[in-house]
Amino acid sequence: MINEADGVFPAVCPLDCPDTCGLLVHKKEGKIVKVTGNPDHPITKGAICNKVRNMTERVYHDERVLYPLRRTGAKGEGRFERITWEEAVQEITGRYKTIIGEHGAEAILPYSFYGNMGILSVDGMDRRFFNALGASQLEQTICNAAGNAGWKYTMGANRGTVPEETEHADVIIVWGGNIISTNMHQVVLAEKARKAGAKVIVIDVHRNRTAQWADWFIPLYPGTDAALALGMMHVLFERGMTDDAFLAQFTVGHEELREHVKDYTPERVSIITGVPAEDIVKLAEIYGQAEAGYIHIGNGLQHHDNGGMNVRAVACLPALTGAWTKRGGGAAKSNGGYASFNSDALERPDLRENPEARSINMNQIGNALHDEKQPIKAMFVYCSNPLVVAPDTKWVQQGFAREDLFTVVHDLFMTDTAKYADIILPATSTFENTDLYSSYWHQYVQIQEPVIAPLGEAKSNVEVFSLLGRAMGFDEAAFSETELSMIEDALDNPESPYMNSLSLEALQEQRFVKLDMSAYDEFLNHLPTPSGKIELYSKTMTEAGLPPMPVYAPLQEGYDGEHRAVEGDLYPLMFLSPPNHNFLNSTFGNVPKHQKMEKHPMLHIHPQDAEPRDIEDGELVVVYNGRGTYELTAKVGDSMLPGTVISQGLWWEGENGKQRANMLTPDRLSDMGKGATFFSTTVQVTKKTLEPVIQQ
Ligand SMILES: Nc1nc2c(c(=O)[nH]1)N[C@H]1C(S)=C(S)[C@@H](COP(=O)(O)OP(=O)(O)OC[C@H]3O[C@@H](n4cnc5c(=O)[nH]c(N)nc54)[C@H](O)[C@@H]3O)O[C@H]1N2
Ligand SMILES: Nc1nc2c(c(=O)[nH]1)N[C@H]1C(S)=C(S)[C@@H](COP(=O)(O)OP(=O)(O)OC[C@H]3O[C@@H](n4cnc5c(=O)[nH]c(N)nc54)[C@H](O)[C@@H]3O)O[C@H]1N2
Ligand code: SF4
Ligand SMILES: [Mo]
Repeated sequence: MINEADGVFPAVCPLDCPDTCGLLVHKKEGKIVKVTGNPDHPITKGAICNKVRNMTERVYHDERVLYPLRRTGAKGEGRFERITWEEAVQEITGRYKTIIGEHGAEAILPYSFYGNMGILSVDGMDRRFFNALGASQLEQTICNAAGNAGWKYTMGANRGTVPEETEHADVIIVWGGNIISTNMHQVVLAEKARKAGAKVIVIDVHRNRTAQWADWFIPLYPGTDAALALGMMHVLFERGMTDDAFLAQFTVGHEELREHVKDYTPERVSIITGVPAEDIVKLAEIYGQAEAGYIHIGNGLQHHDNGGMNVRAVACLPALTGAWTKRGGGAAKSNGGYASFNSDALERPDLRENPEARSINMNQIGNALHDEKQPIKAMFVYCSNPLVVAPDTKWVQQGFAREDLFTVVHDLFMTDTAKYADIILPATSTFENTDLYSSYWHQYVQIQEPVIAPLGEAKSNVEVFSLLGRAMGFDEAAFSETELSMIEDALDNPESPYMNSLSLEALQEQRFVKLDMSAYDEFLNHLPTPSGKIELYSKTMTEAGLPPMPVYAPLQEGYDGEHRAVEGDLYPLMFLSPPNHNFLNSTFGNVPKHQKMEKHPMLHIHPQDAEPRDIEDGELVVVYNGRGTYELTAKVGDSMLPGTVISQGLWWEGENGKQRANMLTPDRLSDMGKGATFFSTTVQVTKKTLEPVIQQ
């Protein structure tokens, strides 16, 4: 039910951000005028980021798509005409029926990610629809799949130290995460710890905002984190700084690991990582002597060819020191495994007649769209913007340009992807919806109920997929279920000990309800690994064809272990494109206020790399490799080690398609988890006035 009154209403931030803030939406004359942090939310505590403080601009943006549209121009041109919902639904279901008749349902592929983290929106009615349709399935591994796999081999589930505890740590290592921009409330907690005397160490390839805030910043070469962690283990074992009682009780494989890390001397690790040997020793000593060391494992170190192993190696560290038993100590990669909703009830896999339907990896959508043997004939894109976020943009774009491909995009905006749609459907913003949210970092579950009426003819994901389901003739009650009833389905999961505290009533009354965390203290005694212990040696990994213990493996595209790029002469520099401060992936990339705060796409380049190329600060440069080109402004400085160049933010295509970082990135999959390898990329950089010499 939409609240017609003015006033201040509770809401939830729907963005793919670990903080999942509780919000207050301020409404005047029926319109949202301000968005603030909810002071009562135990993690948000009234503070939210700049992106969402400016959310009203996005909600009421002139360019919001408010009506269904049908393409009138060429694919990619962006010319559309307004149609009715009836026409849109008829066209979509008509095309789907024809495609299923001619090619089978697997010729239809949904493509989605977490543009809205609401469980009903992205793991709810949408899944029911594609299950009932029998469509191809999507491996959603673009974000954290490699790291999660590496963590899980070691710890069993996506569960680690909970946020509030981290204020009791005395050493905090932020490893490959730019938390000032991407997890601001962890910074607040770390600041509390710091006031009590804790030291903050940042290990990253870039002196970003977080590194500038740290007590000690350790720059390293990209994709060498496993080597650094192994070097630390070497020192910890050698100097007797391990907690042997903990190792004996809670781990398997510590004796094998002790032998194994003997090879990773600080001197050898220094050559691999670029970190001076004495700093490796000092880092291990600070960590080994900490009372309660906490490691925040970010996403950066796992977007690599060897990303799973990087996280696996770092995840072993707290087991060596026994930090897990100390208040505030331990580590977290993702805490998404505490809240576990009843996904069978939500997604209804039982509606699918072809459980063996093929799965397509979302990182390789370009390849899938070029597959002629079992072609994809229809795509349904929602909560994602693949033409900006997926690797190897040119290849993906060629796929989307196929004349025989029928594409529907459901979004709030005419994204770069929507320009390739045959039909665009207008999506509501979160403030127009009912949905259920959990965080992959903190333990509060929240409900969103509509604060304003849908703008124009926008519809939520739940509405769209139930409408399409009914129009396809799916007569199961699942397609008429209300949002509130779906929330009750989701909460009903007696198998999870963490869900006992939740009910729809409690959520509606309190807005945020903490998971039942009584099992947390027993966490180490019930690790869901095959041995029930922390697996420093993993037989499961051997079975999967992986080394059973952490190792350093050089990148396929990147440095070879001695800081020489594999394709040295052609593409000697490593190119990294992590998120920026004011966008959320590609979201906000079209909002003038956010664009202004980020100025323009910028390439951070070291003076030692700029000088031989005659590149000056502020000058336009072209970054290129065999996949494509990206034009940006050079920012010459020493914020990374020589040989690495960095551009933050997923900008939209820009004039003549010059602005996308993913033009340069590979669609190879990571060592485990079938994850993305965005950051294992080599390039050349030249002044804009010179022609790039591109070789395939
Ligand atoms: N402002 C903002 N916040 C966001 C997002 C956003 O786009 N903007 N995106 C959201 C999403 S979806 C996610 S997954 C998270 C991601 O947030 P984070 O966990 O912070 O991960 P990234 O920003 O991808 O990368 C973090 C850092 O890793 C560094 N890095 C790259 N390669 C390596 C390496 O080999 N080793 C090491 N040690 N560091 C490396 C990068 O330089 C970067 O500073 O943030 C979420 N929050
Ligand atoms: N080069 C490079 N590429 C990257 C990354 C990187 O660091 N570097 N990061 C990667 C990571 S970690 C991630 S998670 C992915 C993120 O990739 P995506 O999940 O695609 O994220 P966004 O670009 O934010 O796109 C989300 C889209 O969903 C739309 N949307 C929002 N709410 C709704 C809704 O309720 N319904 C519908 N139908 N649509 C909605 C938004 O308007 C937006 O267009 O990008 C990846 N790509
Ligand atoms: S983007 Fe993150 S920090 Fe900003 S309001 Fe949303 S959840 Fe909070
Ligand atoms: Mo992500």
